[in-house]
Amino acid sequence: MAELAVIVPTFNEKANVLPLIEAVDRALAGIEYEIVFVDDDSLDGTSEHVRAVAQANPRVRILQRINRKGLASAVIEGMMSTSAPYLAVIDGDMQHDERVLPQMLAKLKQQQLDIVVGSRHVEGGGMGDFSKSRVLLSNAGKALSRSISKTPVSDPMSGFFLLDRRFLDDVVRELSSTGFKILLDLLASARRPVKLGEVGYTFRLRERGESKLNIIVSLEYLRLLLDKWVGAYVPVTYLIFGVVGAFGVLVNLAIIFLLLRFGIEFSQAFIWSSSLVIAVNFFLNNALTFRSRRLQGAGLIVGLVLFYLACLIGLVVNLGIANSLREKGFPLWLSGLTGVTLSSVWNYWVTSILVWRAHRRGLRRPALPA
Ligand SMILES: Nc1nc2c(ncn2[C@@H]2O[C@H](COP(=O)(O)OP(=O)(O)O)[C@@H](O)[C@H]2O)c(=O)[nH]1
Ligand SMILES: [Mg+2]
Repeated sequence: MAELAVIVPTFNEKANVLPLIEAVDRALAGIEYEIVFVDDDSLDGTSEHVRAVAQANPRVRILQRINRKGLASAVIEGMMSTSAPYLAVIDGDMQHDERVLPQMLAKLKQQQLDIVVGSRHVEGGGMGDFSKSRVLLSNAGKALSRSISKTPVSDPMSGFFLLDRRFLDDVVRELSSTGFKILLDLLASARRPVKLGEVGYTFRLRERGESKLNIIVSLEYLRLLLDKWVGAYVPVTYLIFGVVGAFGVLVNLAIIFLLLRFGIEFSQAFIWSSSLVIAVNFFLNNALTFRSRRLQGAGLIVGLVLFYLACLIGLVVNLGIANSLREKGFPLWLSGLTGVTLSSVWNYWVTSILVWRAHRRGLRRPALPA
């Protein structure tokens, strides 16, 4: 039975699969391990490739998730899919140095730690040939991380760590499971001091495949922070939906104001501007609020139509409530605010169910490259 499970989240990493398996096997000589790939239905056939390799190598396993996205949730589900008492998490692109895994495991066991983090910022560690902007981003994230986790760690943004399953069991129900920063999520979810150790390593450059880190993924980090700050009181998805909505209202007002200045009649200006802003909100919600179930291709068009319908009903609800409160003698601001709040709850509720849930089933992955 495997003592150590190595969890590898992947999205479009086909070219890295074999080199990684070989490198991990060399590194873990003498240790009973299994390697679990958690692939979010990659477009390059990573899942199929891992399955083919697994036919000849019983240490290799694959969990292929359909219509799901997200590094953090992939890692958690990979960890939950194995019975190994020790769990390591490593990127699938060979940027982490698998050769320090035995040292991490030994340290965890000898010092009876909860978690050992592969760190680029302790002795023996380094950022390698890393661009200035990435180092800067990493440092900013690190500074913010202190607001949600008390555990001192030199590299809270690391995606390379090894933990004791008992620690996972303690925190698994508190996890936000959102975004890229699963280590920070684990540390911030602990209700007791975490016994943490660090082992240095040098971050390698990616040689094959492409990085999935982009500006939106960085925004996902804010989502994790938000969830840890206020998630106990308001669902973060609703909060982001609200921010997108408020942004829409402001843009709408600005456009109406502009159109009026160009001599366009108010009702015309209102209709044109609102129609545009609803579409903008739809795409923002698709990219941010509901990112983990975002629509693509034909689903995007169906979703947009449904979103228009829902918003239209929301608008009628908003006006209806505001008007009737006004007639009952409530102040204008209270009537308006109540209308907007109730219609935003309606919009959120109906679009999260109708637009970003029902149509997941219809999603199709494009044909694999030959
Ligand atoms: N399962 C899964 N893996 C992902 C996802 N996004 C990124 N990954 C994997 O997570 C690891 C780190 O991603 P990478 O793009 O290299 O991030 P970077 O090193 O910060 O540029 C790689 O193995 C990716 O294939 C995702 O949404 N789902
Ligand atoms: Mg990488």
